[in-house]
Order: sequence, then C-alpha cells, then structure tokens
Amino acid sequence: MSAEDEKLQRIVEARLKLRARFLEKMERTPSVSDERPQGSGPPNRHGMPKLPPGQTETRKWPVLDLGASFEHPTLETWELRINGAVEQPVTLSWKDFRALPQHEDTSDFHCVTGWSLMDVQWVGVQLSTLAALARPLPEAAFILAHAYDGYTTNLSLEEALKDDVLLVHTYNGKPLPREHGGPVRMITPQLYAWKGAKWIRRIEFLRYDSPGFWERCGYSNTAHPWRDDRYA
Ligand SMILES: Nc1nc2c(c(=O)[nH]1)N[C@H]1C(S)=C(S)[C@@H](COP(=O)(O)O)O[C@H]1N2
Ligand SMILES: [Mo]
Repeated sequence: MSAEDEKLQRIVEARLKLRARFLEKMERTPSVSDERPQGSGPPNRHGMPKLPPGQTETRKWPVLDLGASFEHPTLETWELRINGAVEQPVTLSWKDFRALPQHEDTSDFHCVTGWSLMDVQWVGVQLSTLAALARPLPEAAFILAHAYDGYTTNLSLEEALKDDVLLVHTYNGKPLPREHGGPVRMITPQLYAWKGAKWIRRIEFLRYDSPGFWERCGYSNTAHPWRDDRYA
C-alpha cells in the first residue's frame, strides 16, 4: 500500500470511529427521531416532509449575508484551519483540501427567512472527514465555524458529523460563486442554512457550546426546520 493510500485509510478509520462515538446522540437528533415532523410534501432523502413548515420553494438562489466588506479569499489565499479541542490541529491549502476524499450529495437548502432551494447537487469534503484529520478530544462536543467576513455559527457534533454536512466548492456542476461563499462554504441540509458558514476559514472544536452570530441575536441554537425551530 502506498503512503498516500495508508493516509486515506487512516482518515476513513478515524471517521468511522468518530461517528460510532456520536451514533447514539445522532439517533436522538430531531431529523432522525421525530415521529411526526411538521411540513408538507412527499418524504425527502431523510424521510422528512419535503417542505418544512412555513417554507416556500424558490427556483433562484437568493444571496443572504451580513454584507460586511472584507478581503475575499481566492484559491491561492484560501486556508482552512481546524483547531481547538483536537489532538492534531491542521491547516489546509486549497490543494490539500482537494486531495482529501471528495463527496457528492444532493440536498435541499432551507433559509430561515422562508425560502427553500431544492435538489442542489454539491461536491465537497464531509465535515466528518476533516474532523477525522484533526481527531477531536474525547471532551469535544461542539464546533464553532468561523468565516472570512467575521461571521460565526455553532453546531453540536452530532449534527456536524452527519453524512450530508459538507464543505462544498461545487454546486450543480459549477464552481461555487463568490456571493454564495466560494471558494468554500459549509452546508447543513438538516438545519436552517444560517448554520452553514460561507467563506469558511476555521473550524474550532469546543468542549462547551458557544453561540455564533445569529444564535447570539435571538435565533434558535438548534435551528431544526421540521420543528419550525427558528427563534430561541
Ligand atoms: N460567512 C457568512 N456565512 C453565512 C452568512 C453570513 O452572513 N456570512 N449568512 C448565513 C445566512 S443567514 C444564510 S440564510 C445563508 C445564505 O446563503 P446564500 O447567500 O448562499 O443563500 O448563509 C449563511 N452563512
Ligand atoms: Mo439567513
């Protein structure tokens, strides 16, 4: 086996171990355990009603962010740091990031302001793969995502490690446009879209939960669309 293959195999093993550690908690999250989720339409990929309550389907993808002025990262300058409560802090360049196992997934994007963009085809790296690289300490239970514009948002690890939580660079076959968070943003298909940081630059593992930008402003910490869980 080549050194490169061995490295990939170690990542896969670490990823499986991590998921096993959080399996019980993952099974208790709303989108897995709700017996009568709110919403309408045929079941989506997770068995939840296609459209969460209060949402309307949109065809065009709106742009929503703080509108802060900041220096946008390019493929040359973009860096992702993974640190905090981990055994091995890492910094990845675009090239390092693209050398990791790439994951394709189709999922929906639900914005708390009431629109849902359905069936987006994404390509990126699973957050669980990035976590496996850094190896969260046994006490690590949350992440805080930090973005180039100063935005932050927090997630429990049982949500963050779900298979469809990705750091994406491609949507519907095209590079992710800068206004939607390119070169790389996070997506959280089973939570409202504000939990996915555009222009992501750092994933901080934490022992204790720490609210991000909107969570401090009165939005829900848990942000579960099928419970209409918008505000704290
Ligand atoms: N860096 C950063 N990420 C962000 C935001 C932001 O202001 N800055 N806004 C969030 C909110 S409130 C939403 S609804 C989605 C919108 O993503 P979009 O502009 O691609 O539709 O991004 C989320 N991620
Ligand atoms: Mo939003």
